[in-house]
Amino acid sequence: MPHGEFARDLLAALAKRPRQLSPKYFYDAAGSALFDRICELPEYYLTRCELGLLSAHAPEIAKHMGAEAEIVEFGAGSLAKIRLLLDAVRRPGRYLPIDISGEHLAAAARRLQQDYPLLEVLPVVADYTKGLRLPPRVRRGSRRIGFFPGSTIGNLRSDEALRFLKQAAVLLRGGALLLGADLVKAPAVLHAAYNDAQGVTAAFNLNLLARANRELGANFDPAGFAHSAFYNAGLQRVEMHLMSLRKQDVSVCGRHFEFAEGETLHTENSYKFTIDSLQALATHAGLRPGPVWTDKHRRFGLLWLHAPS
Ligand code: AVI
Repeated sequence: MPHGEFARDLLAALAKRPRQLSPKYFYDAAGSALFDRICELPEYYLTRCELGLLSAHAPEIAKHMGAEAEIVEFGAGSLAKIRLLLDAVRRPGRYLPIDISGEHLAAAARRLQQDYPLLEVLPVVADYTKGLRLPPRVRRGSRRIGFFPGSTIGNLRSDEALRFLKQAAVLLRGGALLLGADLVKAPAVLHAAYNDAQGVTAAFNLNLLARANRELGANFDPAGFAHSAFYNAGLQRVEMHLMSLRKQDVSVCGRHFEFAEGETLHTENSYKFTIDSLQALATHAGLRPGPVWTDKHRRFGLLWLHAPS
């Protein structure tokens, strides 16, 4: 991602009230490593729940995919989850992981290719929340199955989520989307997942300020800000903010901004869904709800959404 975009969006966020920045800026190398640690935390049930659902239901999911399907993963990251599906599909056709971070994606794709020598792996460096073009299908009529795991859909605004699903309906026409999403649950469980005892989520949030200092020569004092994460029940989302602990001035790219004590920079929304709300959103986007897999506590959902021809 060009640094110019980070500078532009951060300056715009600081100039507005309330101050809010896209969560995509969490994921520099340090932020991605911290996110990998979050996924292993005892309080962060999302990854474990989803991996459990994928391993328990992989054979059934593979049947829905069909032989020689082309699998398109949106926001592929480390490519760990797809392995569970690839192991269950008898003859996968081609795998297209899409990610914004080219280096990270290329390294992960190389490792995957070594482990699955018969699979054609074709990484696509792109921002899948913007207009996305895919290479032509391997064969006319081959089925395309999208995979959007991790509840990343929850980090999109509702208009972005709808736009993403509409785009998926078009790109996957004649195939389907497998969507992983976190479900509404007791606020205490959500609170713990975003306020872990080891402080990894706090470090992940605060890394944004360190990133601005490293890349943009900003002078944020990370000790002058606190991680704040809470469940906003009215909007069914966990909000993360960086809260100024005192009145302070910050300079970014030669521009000065004042933070009052208690003022925040809103860094992430993580929406939580019901199966019904997801299926309604998907239907509105032109997808047709199919099977749903969920764990016994209904913490996390995997939804199969048909993309009509
Ligand atoms: C990537 N995304 C789905 C995570 C989430 O739960 O919203 C990012 C995250 N933020 C704090 N912890 C994890």
